[in-house]
Amino acid sequence: MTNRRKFIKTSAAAGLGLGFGILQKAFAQSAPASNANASVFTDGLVLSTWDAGLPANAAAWKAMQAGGNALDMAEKGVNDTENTLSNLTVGLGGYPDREGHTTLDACIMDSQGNAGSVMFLEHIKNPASVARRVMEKTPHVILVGEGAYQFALAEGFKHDDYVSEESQKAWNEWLKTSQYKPIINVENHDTIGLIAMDMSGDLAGACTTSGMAFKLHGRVGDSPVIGAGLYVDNEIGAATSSGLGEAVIRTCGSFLVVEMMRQGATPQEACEEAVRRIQLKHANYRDFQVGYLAVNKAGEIGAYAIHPGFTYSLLKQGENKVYNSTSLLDK
Ligand code: SD4
Repeated sequence: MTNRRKFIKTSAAAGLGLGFGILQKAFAQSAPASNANASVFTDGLVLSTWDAGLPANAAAWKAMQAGGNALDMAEKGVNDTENTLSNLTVGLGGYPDREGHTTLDACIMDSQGNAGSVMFLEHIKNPASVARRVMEKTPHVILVGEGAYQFALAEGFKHDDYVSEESQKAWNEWLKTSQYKPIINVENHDTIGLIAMDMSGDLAGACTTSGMAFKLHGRVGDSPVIGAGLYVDNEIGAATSSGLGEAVIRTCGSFLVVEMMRQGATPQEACEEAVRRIQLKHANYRDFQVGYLAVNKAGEIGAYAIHPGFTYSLLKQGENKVYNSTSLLDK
């Protein structure tokens, strides 16, 4: 694959202006961003949460080299993490809920604005791929629990009884106290949100997790919620999150990040605003972690978290590297 660098000018009209009426009109007409006219990055890139994103980025790139588009990149990238059964927060190896069940959440979005999601799914190795089938083969966006499982089987996915010894051991330890307190940057570590941009400059994303360790049976976090754990708007950019899902859902985090970019914010400014919004709405924001990643059509990156320690992986222009995000509580 040649490492070409080509920038395409987008055609764009004027900015959104201010006021609710105008904003409504903008939504109705899907008006272009005020910062449009920006270049579209067509070298391809992959951006994902945490250090575990590194091999996922590489898998996404491989999918592109095999002829895949942004959607294939997103799916294959996170499949790599789901297939890593030693990962304790993604896939079948993930920590169980309070009843001892590992339940999986995942979603996917393509460059056309299509979306698919599965929630509270058990015994299926690649929930992100099931989410893609929901998107492509049903008139729906979300399937949950037993319905999602039956759909997966009907689509040819195999029932998998894998149980992680390490996860079960951790659960048995947890049962001794049954105390629930998120441990910042530890418990949350590794849930993967991944944004891919292919060489047409098209965007797609996927997010997949076993959710918070020892959650209540039936709990679903932000990761499979379109607009919370992931949002892709091919006209503007994409965003994803990791951390305490409840705080992300309450503030429609990833959608907020993308809409901020639509109104002219850089990816970095947009991530910072979404974290500030959580701060504003949660008196206890110091007690948990949330991190956002964003990318715009020019291939610019944003990353911001509440606490230091949020890392992300970026594959761009031949380099696949882990970076430290800045954070609200950086000193
Ligand atoms: C959740 N956001 O279920 C997920 C957890 C997570 O890194 O991101 N962990 O709330």
